[in-house]
Amino acid sequence: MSDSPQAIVTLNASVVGIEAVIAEASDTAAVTELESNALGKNGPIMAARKAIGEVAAEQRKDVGKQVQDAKVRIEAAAQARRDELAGSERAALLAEERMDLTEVLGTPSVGHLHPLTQAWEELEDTFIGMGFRVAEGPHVESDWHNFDALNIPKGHPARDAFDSLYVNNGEEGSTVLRTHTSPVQIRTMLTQAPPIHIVAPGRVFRRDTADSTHLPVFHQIEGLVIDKNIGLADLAGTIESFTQAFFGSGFTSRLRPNYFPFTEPSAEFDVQRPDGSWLELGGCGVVHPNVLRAGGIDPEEWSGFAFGFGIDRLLSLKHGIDDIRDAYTNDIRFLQQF
Ligand code: FA5
Repeated sequence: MSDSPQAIVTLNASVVGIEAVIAEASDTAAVTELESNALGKNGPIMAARKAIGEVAAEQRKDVGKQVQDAKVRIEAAAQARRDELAGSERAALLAEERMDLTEVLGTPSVGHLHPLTQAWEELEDTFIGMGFRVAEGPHVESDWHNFDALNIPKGHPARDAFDSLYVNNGEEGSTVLRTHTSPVQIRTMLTQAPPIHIVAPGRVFRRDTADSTHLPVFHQIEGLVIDKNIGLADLAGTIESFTQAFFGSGFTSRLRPNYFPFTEPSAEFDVQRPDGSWLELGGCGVVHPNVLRAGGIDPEEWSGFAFGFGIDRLLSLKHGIDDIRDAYTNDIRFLQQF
């Protein structure tokens, strides 16, 4: 082969040199660059390939194979180095991106329940401690459960006091987002034989414009006791026990005459703070005989009392929150205080 062109004579040495450089390449990008330079138009393979034409005809086949083998060796060297590097590059990337899930930066901050949920649970605990059971009813309510059964027939002016949100379902005006938790009284009476001692906390809806004391979606807790010979004195005693159990022994309660269609007599109940100031909490009264009848209970045999008050209001009174809307803006600085 002494008469072979220079490019072919040096081909083997060039490939050995290129293999050595590739084997030392520091990353896969460098391997790819070395490989494409070696196989590219200015590299030794192309030069040798161009020179094949100058080789004696009977040697061309051998020389052609030699050039092809050289190309394959370079490709194989590049692939081998790439495989080697891929493993260590992946290991390096993993090490770099490793997250220590047990690491704590600064003071650990543990979340807590929303103040409304805390108040809701405290109320349930207090009433359970007083012998009540917890009942519940649906948010989407029939007009009958929300009004008629509570002695508020169609056309009754008390319906206007509840700015109702109606749901497009069945006959127009027959389905409502419950405006208070009082329909749970009816549902309980219809499914449970007296004596009944339940509280029913839950979400209620009214077409009220949000302001510092009103929300269109808020929460109430209803109470219902049906037993023999239950009257106003039992109601007053229960409200007073609740006031002391929930707020503390420095608090007391009073009832003021009021009107609700579903109770007779009816009252508003207020709680007095240790500083002497009074806060209005909710409504209550002796269950109206028409309501007992709607619930399938004989008013000659059984009697009872009911109460209902706003949990959001209670929360703002308890914590001195000036604007009830602040509880629902999800401002972490506000919520962290509770
Ligand atoms: C009622 O809803 C009666 N169902 C309560 C009741 C139950 C009386 C059982 C007698 C027997 P009233 O509409 O007053 O009553 O609402 C009760 C309480 O809900 C209010 O005292 C207030 O604390 C709260 N409340 C009413 N409207 C809103 C509102 N838009 N936003 C926040 N709280 C409200």
